[in-house]
Amino acid sequence: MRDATPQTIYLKDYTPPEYRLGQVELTFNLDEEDTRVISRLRVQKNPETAAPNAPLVLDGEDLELISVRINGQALPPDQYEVTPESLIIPGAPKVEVFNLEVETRINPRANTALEGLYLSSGMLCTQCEAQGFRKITYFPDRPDVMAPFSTLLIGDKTRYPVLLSNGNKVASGELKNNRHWVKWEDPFPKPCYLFALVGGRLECLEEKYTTGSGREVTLQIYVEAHDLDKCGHAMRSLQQAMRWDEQAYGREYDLDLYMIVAVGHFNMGAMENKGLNIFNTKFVLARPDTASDADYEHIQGVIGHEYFHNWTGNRITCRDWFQLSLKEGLTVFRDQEFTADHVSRAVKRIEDVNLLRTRQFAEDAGPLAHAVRPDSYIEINNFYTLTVYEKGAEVVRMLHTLLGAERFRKGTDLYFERHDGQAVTCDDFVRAMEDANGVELQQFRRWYAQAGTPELFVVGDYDAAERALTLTVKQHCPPTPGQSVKEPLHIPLALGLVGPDGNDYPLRLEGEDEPATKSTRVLDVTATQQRFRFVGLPEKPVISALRGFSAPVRLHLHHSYEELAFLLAHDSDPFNRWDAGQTLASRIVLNLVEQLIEGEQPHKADPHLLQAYRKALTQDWDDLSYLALLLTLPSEDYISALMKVIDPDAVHNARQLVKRELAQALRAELTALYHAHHRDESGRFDADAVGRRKLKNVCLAYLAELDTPESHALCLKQFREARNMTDQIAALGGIVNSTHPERAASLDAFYEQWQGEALVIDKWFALQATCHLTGTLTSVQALLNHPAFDLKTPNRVRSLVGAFCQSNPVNFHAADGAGYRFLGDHVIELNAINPQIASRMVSPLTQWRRYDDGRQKLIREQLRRIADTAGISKDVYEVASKSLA
Ligand code: B3K
Ligand code: ZN
Repeated sequence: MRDATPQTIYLKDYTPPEYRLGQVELTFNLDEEDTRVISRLRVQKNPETAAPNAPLVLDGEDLELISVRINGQALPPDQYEVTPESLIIPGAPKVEVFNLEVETRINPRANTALEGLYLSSGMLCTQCEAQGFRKITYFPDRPDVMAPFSTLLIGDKTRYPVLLSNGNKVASGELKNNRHWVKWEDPFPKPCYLFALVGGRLECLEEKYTTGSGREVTLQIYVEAHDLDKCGHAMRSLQQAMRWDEQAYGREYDLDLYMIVAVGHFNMGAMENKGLNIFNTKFVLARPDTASDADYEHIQGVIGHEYFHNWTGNRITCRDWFQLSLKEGLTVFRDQEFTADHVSRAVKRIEDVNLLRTRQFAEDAGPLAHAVRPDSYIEINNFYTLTVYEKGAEVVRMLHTLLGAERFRKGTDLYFERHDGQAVTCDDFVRAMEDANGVELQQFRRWYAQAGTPELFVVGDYDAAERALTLTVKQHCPPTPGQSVKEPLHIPLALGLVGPDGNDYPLRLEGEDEPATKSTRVLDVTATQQRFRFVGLPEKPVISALRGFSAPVRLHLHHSYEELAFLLAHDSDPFNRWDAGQTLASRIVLNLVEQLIEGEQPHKADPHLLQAYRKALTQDWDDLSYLALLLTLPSEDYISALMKVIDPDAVHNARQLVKRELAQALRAELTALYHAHHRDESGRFDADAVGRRKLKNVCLAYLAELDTPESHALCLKQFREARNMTDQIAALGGIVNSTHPERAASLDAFYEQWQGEALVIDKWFALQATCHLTGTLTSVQALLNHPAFDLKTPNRVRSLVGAFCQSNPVNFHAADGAGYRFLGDHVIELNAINPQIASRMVSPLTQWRRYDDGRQKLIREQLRRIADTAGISKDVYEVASKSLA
């Protein structure tokens, strides 16, 4: 819990460690309530930084200290000092190298924060990133102190038959009193945040993998016995990821063993501990009848992400936590490309940009806006953000776009060669890109330091006589907290010019001699205002700017409805083609929003969207997942972000109106398409089947909007007959969001069928929490008392409280403030259990400035109430107080 004044940590205050470590030897005597940890450290004074009598300061929290020894001699209590956050040894030996032995006691059962060593359904497991190791033993808990670890685990044979830690298993044996031991050695020096141990009754799926150079690696996935039949997809994904990293980056796995353990209680998705990844069950377990296609895709992505960290994160780690995006941005970029190479590239890009534009842009425009490399924090766990991860990945992607694939690869090769085994900075990464290619990226570096989403204004002026188009490009980045003045950024602007026949013109800039060949060019936008003049254009083209979403900016480029429909039909860039449809739909919905706000009876929606959809529905498509996205309206969050003052009711009603109108007008086409693609299938995860199901279920969602006996029958039939989760949950969604007479019975039947599968029950909670009908808050409140609900299980909290507050805008933002009070209550309650989860939950309240005065006042009341709560954690305090500032 929080000190009187939580301390802010600044990047500018970074200093190298005064003490470094040689070998680290850990011994754990495991017990649910009384675990003993003995840590033996070979400590080396760093002569370059440490004053001769510098005290040795080790981090530690919530530990009971039992003894301290130096070079075998017990230290009397007057020779060290214990504070709530550290162990200080003022008279550390004057010699260069000495041995320190510290024994501590911890209580995993009492650890509901799920950081350090804790209990998940009887299994002991750890989570150390960012600063959880200090809850296990006293240690220099900072990523730039790296050491080889050996770990001896001792525990009860019945409760902990499986004992795992990082590296290779080197020995094991029996002890009396039904106890046993296993010794692990990890030869690769690592920071303590990558340490892990697991003890429990687990079963394992094992397979082999042969690396490109012919080394055999054992792959193991550990789960509870009843989940053993749900590990196949994770295992295949791991093997795909290992092969992909060899091919795309020339990176092989380095140990003989790679283990993944799935745990039901986990604060986030997964953790890349060296050789022993610990995963949220949600990102491992999948069987076609329990997991949807979206789950399969997420599992593949997260398994890949954690695997890729072995090089980008573990072999080369971060110097300090401000550099978090060095590993996260780069690894997200790598996992995005991995997924893109295995599914539809266009669909993957659209999904990633959707997340960025709805959620990261909001973060960048809100009170917690920070740079990809933040310059200060109170609680580092609050900085595992969309900005550090997703915008960080966009920054790496821009380097890839600017340099091209080959030169980017030269840059990563140099980065791996130069920094293997080191803890480095974002700047080191950019420097490797520069040095490998003889380029200069000084201005580009601002992307790491400057917060906020730049706005890009593009205007085209066509001169028919000259057959030329002058493009004026302006950039402006709005101020963010603590950064009132922004410098221009280096923005790669991928551009195409589409001729009236729907084909791209070859692009030639004035003054260039060589014949134009390229139909997409990447323009270097570096100044506040710049002009580009394209020549050789016989007719006025339609501008297709920011192709592939080549930079994380808000693009302002005006197109008429006709031009948008034209791009939606013809743009050769699949991202922009989809985006033209999104812009068209958003503008049409926003027109209705205005009418609703003015109190008018809304007219019919503009027909352009209907015409465009009708055309798309009757064309032949190879990529059905892509067509499904083309036919999906922009989300309420996306539309809201385009408004000056968000009116959640008007946005919801206008969007529903458009959706219903489309469903009515296209009923025949949607029904035909539904039946053409509906199969009674067990749900194999392959691109064709996934595309078919995606498209079919988009059709079903439209038809369900009609809320008629026919649509009810269609949903119920699919729900009852479904043999795969994608179809079952899609049909149940249609039922739950309508006046279906079988609504309650279907929910009960689903619960009955799946009560033994925690991850499916999470879906059951989430579906009810995101229902857009009125009265949802009341049912959410009732669900809090359901025997399957548990505030100590993060997945459950996210599926009920999180889903309602983050994914149900019309109900959460009820004008009477009931949704806000509901969230306030839960943040306060969760704060005492799990500060990280509590802090994440505050996020919808941070956006209060975007709403009307009445809602602003109600949200602020909750933020104030939260910030003033006695015993508030630094995690929650930082988010609430910065939001109010
Ligand atoms: N590195 C971890 C995240 C740890 C979060 C700590 N609060 C997972 C990942 O990004 O791969
Ligand atoms: Zn990561």
